[in-house]
Amino acid sequence: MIHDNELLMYEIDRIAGVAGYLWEKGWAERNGGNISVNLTGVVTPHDLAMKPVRAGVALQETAAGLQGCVFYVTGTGKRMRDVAKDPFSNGALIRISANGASYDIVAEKPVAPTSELSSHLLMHSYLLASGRLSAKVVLHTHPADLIGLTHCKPYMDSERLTRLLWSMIPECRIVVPKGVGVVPYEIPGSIELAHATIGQLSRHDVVFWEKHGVLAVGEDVVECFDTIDTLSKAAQIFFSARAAGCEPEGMTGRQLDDLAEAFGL
Ligand code: 2HA
Ligand code: ZN
Repeated sequence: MIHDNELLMYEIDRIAGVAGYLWEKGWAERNGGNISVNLTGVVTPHDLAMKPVRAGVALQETAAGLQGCVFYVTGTGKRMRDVAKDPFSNGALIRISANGASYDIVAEKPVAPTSELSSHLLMHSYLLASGRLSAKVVLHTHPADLIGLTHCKPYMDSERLTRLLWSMIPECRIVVPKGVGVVPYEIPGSIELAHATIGQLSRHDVVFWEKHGVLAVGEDVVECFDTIDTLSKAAQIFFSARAAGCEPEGMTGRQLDDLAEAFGL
């Protein structure tokens, strides 16, 4: 029984916890957002000895380098608030086939993975190929404050947006040391959007999608959430200062450099 694998259930609980945070934050209207986590080392051969719930579902694109890997993925059309309550009815554990061309649903119900599965797998392939073996999580969500910034042309520039967010609160410089990438608008779920995102992932762990949302990659699902939460706090400080009628001064370049030095960034 998959439920007897304590480590797996611990990881699934953490994913469900984050799904709940996304809903509570107001970042996950309707079925907004999706999560995938590489659980290959966590799922045992014993778990995989079970008959798949559904076998041989063809992938749009071959999952290069992910042969045999196991992922938890949120389900297509499923709501984060429901993933929080029942992750196995609103997401699935899938295993990529030996040739990378299809997947089996290995637990627990025949829930079809997110429509963005191909994009998520492309990103996981990229993360593995680039040697970031510990980067196991791809998290996409819709924080209104961060999306709002992408409607402002001046901030559709990675350096400028990073500088703005870093300068709003010291934590942001520390929690998001690589800054953020930006990707101009593309159709949600499209392979073009995935490729443009991968283009940014060599330099950043968080990418803003113009007029749509953000995507974070990382080692741990809770850390991915925390990173986006810190960016959201920085954006809120910016908007609060503006709402108070002043252009926020922001931390100075010197103050930011001192932080980098103090924290060895
Ligand atoms: O899964 O957020 O980008 C719903 C979305 C699409
Ligand atoms: Zn989205």
